[in-house]
Amino acid sequence: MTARTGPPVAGRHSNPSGRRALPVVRSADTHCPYCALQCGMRLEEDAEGTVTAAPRGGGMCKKGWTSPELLDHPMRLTTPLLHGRPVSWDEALDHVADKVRRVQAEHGRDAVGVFGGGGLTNEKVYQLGKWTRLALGSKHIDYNGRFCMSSAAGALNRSFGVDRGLPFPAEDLKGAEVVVLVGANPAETMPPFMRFLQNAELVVVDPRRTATAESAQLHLQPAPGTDLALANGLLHIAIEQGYLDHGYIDAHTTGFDEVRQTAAGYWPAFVERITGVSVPDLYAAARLMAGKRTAILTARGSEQHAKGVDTVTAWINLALALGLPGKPSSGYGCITGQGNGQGGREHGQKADQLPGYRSITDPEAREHVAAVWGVDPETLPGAGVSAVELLRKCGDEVKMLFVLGSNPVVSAPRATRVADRLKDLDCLVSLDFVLSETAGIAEVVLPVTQWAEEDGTMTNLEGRVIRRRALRDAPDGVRSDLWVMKELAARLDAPGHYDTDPEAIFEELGRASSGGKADYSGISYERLDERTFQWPVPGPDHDGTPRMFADFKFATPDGRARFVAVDHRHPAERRDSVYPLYLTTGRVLTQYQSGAQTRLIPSLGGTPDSEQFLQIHPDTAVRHGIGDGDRVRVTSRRGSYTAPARLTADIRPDTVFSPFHFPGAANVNAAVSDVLDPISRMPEFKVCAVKIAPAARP
Ligand SMILES: Nc1nc2c(c(=O)[nH]1)N[C@H]1C(S)=C(S)[C@@H](COP(=O)(O)OP(=O)(O)OC[C@H]3O[C@@H](n4cnc5c(=O)[nH]c(N)nc54)[C@H](O)[C@@H]3O)O[C@H]1N2
Ligand SMILES: Nc1nc2c(c(=O)[nH]1)N[C@H]1C(S)=C(S)[C@@H](COP(=O)(O)OP(=O)(O)OC[C@H]3O[C@@H](n4cnc5c(=O)[nH]c(N)nc54)[C@H](O)[C@@H]3O)O[C@H]1N2
Ligand code: SF4
Ligand SMILES: [Mo]
Repeated sequence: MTARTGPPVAGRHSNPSGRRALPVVRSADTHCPYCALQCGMRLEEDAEGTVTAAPRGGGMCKKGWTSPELLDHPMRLTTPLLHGRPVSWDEALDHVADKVRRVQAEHGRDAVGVFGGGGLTNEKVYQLGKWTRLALGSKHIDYNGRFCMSSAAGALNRSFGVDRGLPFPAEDLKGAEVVVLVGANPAETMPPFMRFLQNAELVVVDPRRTATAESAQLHLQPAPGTDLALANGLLHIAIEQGYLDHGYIDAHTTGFDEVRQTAAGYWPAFVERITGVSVPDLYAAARLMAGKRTAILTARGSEQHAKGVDTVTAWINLALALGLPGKPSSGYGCITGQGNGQGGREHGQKADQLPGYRSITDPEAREHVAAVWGVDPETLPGAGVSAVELLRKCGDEVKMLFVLGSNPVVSAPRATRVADRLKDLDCLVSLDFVLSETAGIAEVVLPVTQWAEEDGTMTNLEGRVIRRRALRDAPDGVRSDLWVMKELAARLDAPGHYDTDPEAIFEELGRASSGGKADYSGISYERLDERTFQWPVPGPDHDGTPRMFADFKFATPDGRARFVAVDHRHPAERRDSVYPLYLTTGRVLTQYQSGAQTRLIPSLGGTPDSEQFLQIHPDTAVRHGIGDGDRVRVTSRRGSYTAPARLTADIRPDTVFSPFHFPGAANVNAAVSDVLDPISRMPEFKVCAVKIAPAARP
């Protein structure tokens, strides 16, 4: 069986194939396996077993079109591996269960941990949280969402009392007059999302002139890590120019006085000095946003910082001062990243969380969830630690780790040290369908299903619950993540029930989330066959909640949105004479995340973006004796990587950029810092200090 793919062009709707069409033997209406936009996708399999993907109504980017190429890929895992040797499922699972028992007998239950992912279905993350707390009896579970939208989540909870990335349908953005994109590059990271922005004037805040910035009315190009000062500076100007909505502030918010006092200190000239954005541009941006239907959207560029929560808070403060949240086609939103980045943060794979966005330290929440699980609340462990902290404990307090839905050897900050930590474990277990770099160092690798072979639900960037539908069965030898949990629970004589039927798990998830903030209790697979629902959906007759703040009621105890005064701090590392440049990191259109999946897809290869590169300003390159295409070694206080130079005036002269899709000697995360935000525990992926030098050819 082979995969045939459509045109390698972002967002095109046709799928011309050179081949004669064979009869379609199977089809399924599902969604793309990759990002949080979760583009609707129709999969078709022909008589020769070739699978094609095409959009259903909306658009799709090149990654969606080519996604079926991984289904029958020669690198697809179809047998469990023990120390790299193919073994039977029984041998692999017996070995794993035996290791769990031995490690826990010697070091306690918390010595076994779980590292999950925001790409896993709701059913998987729900059952994974339950399985960790009951079958392993461990507090140690966290996931890669800490690397992703956790800073926005922290700020949303603090200001609005609830964390749903977009509190309104993306379609509403078509009615916005101005959209401010702060550290977001959707033209590459979610190309079909751009159609929602086509009617708006765009303000793009990015240290690089990206494909998104190309289409902007105004591009502000601040130094990495200075967005907080920028937002406070815009608020200063809004106050000075009388752009505020005082009626809104009085009626729907608390805490403005302190924020006004803080903003008073952010004089435009002072903000220009911190950010590098000129005073006239600051005024132009504030003027554009004032008195309009304006939406402010942040993504990873402004969030992946050691002050990510406060930075997002500063933009929310600005939105509140202009009276935006709750008004039509206006407000603040975070562009969530991973396929189930939203649902993945709601149902209990977070260290401090139980299903329905409940807190694991709240006695009432523990009682409710324990009742659904049929156990005594006393038996539920307490809160564990965040992703980076969990990785730091590996080989030390944590002796055994299960990884599913993440490839931290490539994607975690200080990746070289992370790999060392994982090698120090008594046992690393990886569930994956390809031999990712993390699976590559695992003692046990368990081959699992891909998206086209499973049912489930995902919650997209609008908090919209959608159905994933199987096209066909998995290849021989492959099992589902759910089946693995059930089998191991049985071998461990674990309390609790573990299903393999996603619909049964979703029904249980509904009950466990009932009454919580992210309430799914009114959604069923049957209802999802008719339509989609944006949570909360508190009952079977409830139609969902497309617009969370439509009546200006926020999810805080007093129903008002909270202004929170926040001050600028410098990045954890500043440029100096030894490390004179800022390194920032991110994504290119054709690769996804750690690249474990997309680097294997033939149709995504062979372009300049299918290999690592270093984006660098020509003036900076000249000063370092570097020409276009020359190999460069980039070194921080933690480590280094090499990449060919790509000279362009699109980046600030004090900043260089590389994507994080590439492993080994090209892995930018060898250099990236793991300093954390105090609230979200988000690492500072988007800024550290580096030096560069020409590198010898490998
Ligand atoms: N092609 C592709 N698409 C993806 C993904 C992928 O891996 N590949 N991943 C998905 C996921 S999980 C996520 S989280 C999203 C991420 O989506 P985005 O947030 O759009 O992606 P990034 O490239 O990480 O960062 C966006 C921009 O932030 C800029 N930036 C860097 N530092 C700063 C700063 O200090 N301030 C500001 N204002 N901007 C800064 C970068 O130059 C970059 O252009 O994409 C999703 N979509
Ligand atoms: N320098 C730098 N580093 C970053 C970022 C950055 O901007 N800069 N961004 C961060 C962000 S936002 C994110 S989200 C992370 C993402 O980085 P990772 O957490 O590494 O995410 P993926 O590369 O998507 O890894 C998913 C792995 O799980 C497998 N997989 C996919 N679906 C399933 C499933 O259903 N079950 C199982 N068992 N396995 C599955 C895939 O094959 C793959 O090996 O990277 C972070 N790292
Ligand atoms: S934009 Fe995201 S969901 Fe849509 S096709 Fe591309 S990767 Fe898939
Ligand atoms: Mo992400």
